Amino acid sequence: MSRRTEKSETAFKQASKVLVGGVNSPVRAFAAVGGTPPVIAKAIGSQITDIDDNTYVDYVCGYGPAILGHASEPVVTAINKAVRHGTTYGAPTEVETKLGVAITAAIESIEMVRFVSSGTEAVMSAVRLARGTTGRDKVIKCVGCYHGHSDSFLVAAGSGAATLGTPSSPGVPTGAAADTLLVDYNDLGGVEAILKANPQQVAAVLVEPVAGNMGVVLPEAGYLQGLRDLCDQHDTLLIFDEVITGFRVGYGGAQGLYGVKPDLTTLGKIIGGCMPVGAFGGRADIMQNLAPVGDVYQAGTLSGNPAAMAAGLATLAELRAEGFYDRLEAISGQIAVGMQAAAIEAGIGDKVCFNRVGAMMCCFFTPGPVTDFASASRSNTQAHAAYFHTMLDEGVYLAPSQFEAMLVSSAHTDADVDLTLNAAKLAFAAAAKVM
Ligand code: KE4
Repeated sequence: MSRRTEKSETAFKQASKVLVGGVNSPVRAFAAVGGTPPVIAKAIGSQITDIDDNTYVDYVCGYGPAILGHASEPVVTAINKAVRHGTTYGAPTEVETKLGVAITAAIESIEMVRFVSSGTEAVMSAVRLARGTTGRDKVIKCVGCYHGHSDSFLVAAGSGAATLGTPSSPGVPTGAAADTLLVDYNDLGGVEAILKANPQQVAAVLVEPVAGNMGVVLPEAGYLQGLRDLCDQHDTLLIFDEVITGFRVGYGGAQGLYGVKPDLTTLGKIIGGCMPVGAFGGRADIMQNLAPVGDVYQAGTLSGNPAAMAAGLATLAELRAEGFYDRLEAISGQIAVGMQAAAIEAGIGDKVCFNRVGAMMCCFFTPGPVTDFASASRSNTQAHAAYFHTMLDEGVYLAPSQFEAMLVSSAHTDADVDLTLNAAKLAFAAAAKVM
């Protein structure tokens, strides 16, 4: 596909004069893969189109929210209806209660919920609540997991931080980082050792139940239950960061899939129906410590924004359709199997590693297995970049980083899969040349 890029290049140069790096979120800048990011004009269904009128099959899905595809009719209708009654009031509304009811009905461990405007806010607030509830300061997080950009968690972070090679950001005060204790993903022994070395000092273990910010890394058998047991033994709270996995890997989230109940859960992305939303929730006895009922302060001008709540409600209604996740699983499996066959055909089947849970997957350019950030970091990022750019040139829009997920929506069609797998044959061949 001969991609035209003139307009994007001009627009991105213009953007870079006023927006740092030309973006409002670092991973979008293509730093890890090189080149100029397409400047997007529109996205409908599974298709995303740039201002040079190149159209791509989209597997970024806005980094997770667009599980129904873009501009999904029920969601657009809900937003249009909502904004005709004003866009924000700073007051209680019935629609936020309705979304709260839908979330607590979907995820058993969530008895009460608080809406915020981003995943970062959700995690930051949940951890403050855990610290306020337990009276403890320390938090255990996994190397390579990403929990938003609040100070405590820009320590060995994944996603954009890992992509840019700054997993521990300048500007984070030593004190803020000092209470963040690091452990490798899937390392139960490491968690136990830290808990024993810091008796009665750890407020929470914070984990992505399926890691989506170092590429996709699955919890090993017994890992999540092991965290649950260790937290119970040490009176430490277990926080599942389900900002990506919530409503993506199943209607009950990863906790529903793996059958492990955390004390607190953070959500985002999908629950906002592509509008800015985050949420945290969990046991009522813990949530009651939150202002205005309890003393742990948290607030937000646009929290529970009516249009975003309406978009989230419309989205969750679609996800409850009979067979929704079965269809998503089927097409996601088709893509993964086809991609693996394409890698084998390109002669690098034994040099790449595919990880997948439902509609979130990742091809690592390392033989694997990839079970934590150290093994993910062994990926050949040059090969990934060659693969990425060939896919883009062939009309497939992926996240510009080895440390992100490939996300499938219900809008993806068999024709999209065919195009994707044909592109993958060329992309793996391009990667093979640098491996
Ligand atoms: P936001 O503040 O970006 O809404 O959410 C932060 C966050 C929290 N927890 C998890 C598990 C997350 O994945 C995220 C954000 N995800 C990344 C993509 N992997 C956001 C993309 C970006 O930074 O532009």
